Amino acid sequence: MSDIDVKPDTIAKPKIEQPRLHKVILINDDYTPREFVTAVLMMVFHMSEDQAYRIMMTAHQRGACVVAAFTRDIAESKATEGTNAGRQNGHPLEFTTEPEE
Ligand code: NFA
Repeated sequence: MSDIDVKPDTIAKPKIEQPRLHKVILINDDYTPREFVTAVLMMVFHMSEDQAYRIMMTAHQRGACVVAAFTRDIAESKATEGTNAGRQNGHPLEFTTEPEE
């Protein structure tokens, strides 16, 4: 066996890929009661009443509001959970998701 020590010229630097986050977006509508939207935000996103109220009002005034960002699966299941909570109570409440830049 050779005594010559062979080492690579370059050492690979481990690259850690951060998963892309997806935003959950609350869409305004003319029918879902404000208190209902606030309650759904508190329940699904574990927000205080104060935080939930502010996000609800931002969507109400601007048409939509980013609620939070998660990995894709979590974002999609939270959007579905929120939308279904509205549907089960006869409201057209809608949450969508969108990948972050
Ligand atoms: N615009 C609704 C209302 O005035 C409240 C609402 C806010 C609905 C945010 C959906 C999203 N009752």
